[in-house]
Amino acid sequence: MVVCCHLELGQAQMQLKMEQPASTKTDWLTFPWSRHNKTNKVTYLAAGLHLKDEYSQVDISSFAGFESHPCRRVCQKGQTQSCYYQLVVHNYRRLGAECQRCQFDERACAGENCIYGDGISTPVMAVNRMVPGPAIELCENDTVVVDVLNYLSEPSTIHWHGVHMSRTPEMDGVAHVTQYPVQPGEVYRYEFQADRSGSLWYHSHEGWQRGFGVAGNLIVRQPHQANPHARLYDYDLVEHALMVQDIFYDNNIQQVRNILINGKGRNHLSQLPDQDPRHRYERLRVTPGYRYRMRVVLNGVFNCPVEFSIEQHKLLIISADGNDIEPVLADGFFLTAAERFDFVLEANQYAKNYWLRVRGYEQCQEQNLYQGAVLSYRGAARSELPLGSILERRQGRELDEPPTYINDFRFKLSINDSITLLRQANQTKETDVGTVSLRSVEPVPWPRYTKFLTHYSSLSMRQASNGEQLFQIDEISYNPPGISLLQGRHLYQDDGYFCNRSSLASQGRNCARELCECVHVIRLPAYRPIEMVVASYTDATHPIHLHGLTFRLVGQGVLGNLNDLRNIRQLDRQGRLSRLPDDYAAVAKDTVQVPGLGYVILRFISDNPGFWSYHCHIESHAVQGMTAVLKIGENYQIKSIPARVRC
Ligand SMILES: [Cu+2]
Repeated sequence: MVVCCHLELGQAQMQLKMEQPASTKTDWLTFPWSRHNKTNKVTYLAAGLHLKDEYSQVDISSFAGFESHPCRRVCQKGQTQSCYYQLVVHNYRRLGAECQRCQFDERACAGENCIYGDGISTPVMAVNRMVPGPAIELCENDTVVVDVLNYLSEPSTIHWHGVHMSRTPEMDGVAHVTQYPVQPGEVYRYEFQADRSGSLWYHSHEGWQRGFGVAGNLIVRQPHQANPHARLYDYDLVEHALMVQDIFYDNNIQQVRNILINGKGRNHLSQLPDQDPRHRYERLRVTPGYRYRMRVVLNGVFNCPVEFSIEQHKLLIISADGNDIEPVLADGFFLTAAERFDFVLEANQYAKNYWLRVRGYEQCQEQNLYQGAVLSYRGAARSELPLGSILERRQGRELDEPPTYINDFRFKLSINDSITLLRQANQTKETDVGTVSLRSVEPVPWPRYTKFLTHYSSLSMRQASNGEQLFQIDEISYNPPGISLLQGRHLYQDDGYFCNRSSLASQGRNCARELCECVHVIRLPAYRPIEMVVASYTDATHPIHLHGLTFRLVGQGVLGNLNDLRNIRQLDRQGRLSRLPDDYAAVAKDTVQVPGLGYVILRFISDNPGFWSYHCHIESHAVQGMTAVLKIGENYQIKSIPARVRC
C-alpha cells in the first residue's frame, strides 16, 4: 500500500468537476496570515488547474458527512478496520447564496448545506460544506486513510490533534516540519493508525484556517471491556460532541465577535433577548432516566477561555484531552484553546428545556460574549427555548450550594500572590478543582524516584523594531524552515540549520536583549524520562500544546513576578516549585494552560522519535512566533522518510 501520496487533482481518481475560471471579483484576497509568505506560493496554475475562489463554481455536492460511514460502529476487541475519508477544504460563506429557504425555515438548512451560524453573513473555510467539519468516528487501532483536497486559494495541512503518530511521524500535519504544505488544487493523503482512544480533533495547522472553520471532532472509541468508564453512561452519541469556537467576522482576525456551539448560536449584534425564537441554537436531545457521555472541545483562536455548564445539572467529568480520569462531579469546567473535557450528564431533572451555557473570559469578556445551546428533554416542546436568559442563575440547586468547577482560570485571580500555588482538592477549602489535581485512571508509567532530565522553557513577548508584537519560546521567535525538517533531515547539518537557546548563546547572542528569530528546534534524547518546566514571562495565560506526546501534568502554579520566573531554575533547585508526589496518578493531557507569570511542569517518556511541534494554541501567538519544534532522538532513531525537497 502507498504510504503517502501527493497527487495533483487532475490525476486523482476523484469525481471533481472543475469549471473554467471566472472573471468575477471575489472578496477572497490574499492575506498575510503567515508572517512568512514564502509558504504561500501559489502553484496551481502551473499544474494546469484553474481553481475558483468562488465556491459556488465548484461541484462539491458529492462530499458530505460520515453519518453512515462503515467505521462508525460498536467497537469490538480485535476487530479493527481500514477507514477511508475525503475531506474537501474550501472557501464557503456563513449565510451564503445557497441559504435560500434556511433563512426562514430552520428545517431547510441541512438540505441546502447552508451554514446559518449566528445569522451574520461572513466568509468561512469549510470542510465538506460544514463548519465545524464532519465528525470522524473510529475504533482504537483502526487504520485511517484521509484524502484532503485543498480547494482553498492558499496552502493547507491537517493536524490530527492528540494522535501520537507513533509509527507515522510524517502524518502529523505541520507544514515544513513533518510535511510540505498541500498547495491549492492538490490532494494529500494522510494515513495513520488511531494509536489511542479518546476525544481528539482535527484542524488545519496553517495560518488562520482553523479560525475560519477548518476543524472537526475525531472520536476514537474503545471496546466496552477496555473502557474504564463504560458503566457510567448509557449513550455515547456523536450529536453530543460539541465544538465551541470563538469567531471573527469578515477577515478581521483582530477582533473576536462571537462564540458558537457546533457552529450555531445567538446573534450578539441583535438586541433580541436570548430566548427570542429568531436566534438559532444547537439542540441536544436526551430522554429522562438515561446517562449520556458528552464531549466538548474548544477550537479557540483568541485568548478566550470559556466556562461551560448546564442549567440545573451536575456534570460527571471523566476525561481530559481524551485521557480518562477518576470521575469528578462538578457544576462545570473551564477550557482554554484546544483543551477537551468529556462528561456524563444524567437526565434526571424535570422534562423540559435547559440552557447549556458557555461564558467567555479575557478577550471574549471584553466583548461580553457568551453563548447557549439547548438541552432538550424528550417530552418538552421541541422547538421552544428555555425560559430566561442564558447566564441567569435560578432558584433551586444552583443557588443552594457553592458551585464546583474544574478551573485553571482561577490563577488569573492570584496574579499578585508571591507564593507558589499548588492546590489539591483535598487541601483547600475552595470548591474549585485545578487541572493539576485531577487523577488519571492510569498510574504514571515510571517508577518512584525516577530521575528526569529537566528542560526549562519560557514563554514571552517582545516588540520588534518595526513595532510588531512578537511572541517567543525560550526568547526565540520561530521562523519556519524552507526544507521540511523531517523529510529533509539528511540535507542539512542540525547545528547550522537549527537554533535554540544554547546554540545562540554559544554564538554570543543574548536573546534577552536582542531579537532572536530562527528555526527554533529543541533537541531532546529519545527513550528518556523528560521533564519540561514551562514558565510564562507574560501576565497572559498561554495554552501550550505538544504534538506527538501525551504528558503528565505534575505541577502548575503562579510565582507572580518576572524576576522569580527568569530564575526559575535556581528556584527549582531550592525546592520552591511544587510537584505532585511521585506516586500520584497525574492527569494526562496534550494541551495545558500556563498561568500568567506562572509555570507548569510536564513529564513524559520521549519514546516517540521525530519532530514534534510545541506551541501556544492562541492563533496570533503561534503565528507571531510562539512556536518551536522538539526534535526527539537522533536521525538514525527517527523513521526514514523519502526525502523530497519542494521549496
Ligand atoms: Cu499564547
